[in-house]
Amino acid sequence: PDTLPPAEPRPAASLPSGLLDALLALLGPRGVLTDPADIAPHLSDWRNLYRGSSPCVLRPANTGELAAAVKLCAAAGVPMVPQGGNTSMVGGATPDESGRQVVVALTRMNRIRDIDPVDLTMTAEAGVVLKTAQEAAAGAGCLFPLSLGAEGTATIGGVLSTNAGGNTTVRYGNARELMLGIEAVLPDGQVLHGLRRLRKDNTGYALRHLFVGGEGTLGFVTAATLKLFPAPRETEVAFCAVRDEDAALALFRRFRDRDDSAVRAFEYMSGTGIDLALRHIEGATLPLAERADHYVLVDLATPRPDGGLRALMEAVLEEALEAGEVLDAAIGESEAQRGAIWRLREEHPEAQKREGASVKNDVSVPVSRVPEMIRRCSAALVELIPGSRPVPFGHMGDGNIHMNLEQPEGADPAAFLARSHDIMDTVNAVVRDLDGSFSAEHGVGRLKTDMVADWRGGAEIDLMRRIKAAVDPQGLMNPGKVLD
Ligand code: 2HG
Ligand code: ZN
Repeated sequence: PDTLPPAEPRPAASLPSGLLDALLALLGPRGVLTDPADIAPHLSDWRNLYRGSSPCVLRPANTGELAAAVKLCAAAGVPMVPQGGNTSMVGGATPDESGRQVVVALTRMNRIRDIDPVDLTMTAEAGVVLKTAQEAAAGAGCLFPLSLGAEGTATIGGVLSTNAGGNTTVRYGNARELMLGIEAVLPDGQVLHGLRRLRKDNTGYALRHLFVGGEGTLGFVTAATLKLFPAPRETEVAFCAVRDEDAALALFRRFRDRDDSAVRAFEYMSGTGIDLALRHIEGATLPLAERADHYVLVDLATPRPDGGLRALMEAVLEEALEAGEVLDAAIGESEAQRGAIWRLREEHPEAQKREGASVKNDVSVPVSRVPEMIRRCSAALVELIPGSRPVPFGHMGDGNIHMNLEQPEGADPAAFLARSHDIMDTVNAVVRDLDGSFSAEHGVGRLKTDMVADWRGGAEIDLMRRIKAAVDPQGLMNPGKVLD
């Protein structure tokens, strides 16, 4: 039960007179769900942190239909909640309990409009599943590098709206850095046509960036032109036991110093996290002879035909073994072994969920401070709740660690979750002291709105509020998210 007790939603309010008929005439029966059984999956997030209600779910088939539907809703003053794969970690895509907010699911808008291997671009609609986009790029001999645990469900619209990061940020940046152009439907139903595929375009404010990380509060992302890269020809993956957090960072620096462009992912995992994965994930085995307290996963990739990655991997690991930083290491010898190593990392959230209640802290600090952050947070959390189990893991190479806390063994999950805010405050105090962020890649959603004013106060929050008021004067787009 990876949950807080959800609030009890009120029954959905009825839509203003005539609106449902107008939406049905516009979108047809496939485009408007009204049966409670059809609506239900759209009302809660996958962690079951939130459960809301909605009079209906709109499913437009294309940008024109969405724009017309938004015009109707805006004229009637009806608030809208954009939803893609519904994999938010912070309740960003679910309606509230008021019963007034209408969910707008973009999953039917799932065409890949264009792939160009010369321009190295792909134009994909919001509802394209991330994995489908990756496969389409691979089919054209290219790479779309954004990669994250939920990639089989998360959509292009969602990963852009939340500026998702994931495993390859160290090499390719976040979703924002992978976006060249955007098409969006504004809160009044106007379409912003910005699907340019230019690498240079300094022609005024870069409006497209408002929608990336805007979490649907400024409008709907309906399509995007994305950057592709040459497909890798060689990859190597290693799983290493390391002496401690500092040794993990030292190993990262060794790889980066040798060949910065080859490091596609550098992930940290704790002994506790791996123990949980081995306990709960079917078929998971430790690829090393002995258990350790700290591990890293190194993923190298290069488009060079004679990339020499195996030699690089072996040379760096050997140096680090001699220096006492690496205690033991296994290099994946086949696609299956590389996949099994990645699975140990990717199944961390699932293993934590199966173990009991846990509280997530998606934080970042400057890379140099990751070891100190992990140590100080872990100590502070165990002092706060004796017996609780810190499970730090994640994207060490970009400074983003999931500083999660698992309940004490055998404790009451509800009593543990009642301390969620104390737990988040404890982590955030350390992170703040280290010049970090309270939300590195999962966004603000509903969960963290109260932190925005605190962490990004003064002129920053003032400007955010003025932008919101200018773009969405009626406050109809994803109300209650990001800014409260
Ligand atoms: C990951 O890196 C995701 O696997 C989820 O961002 C992190 O469950 C989490 O805390
Ligand atoms: Zn992550």
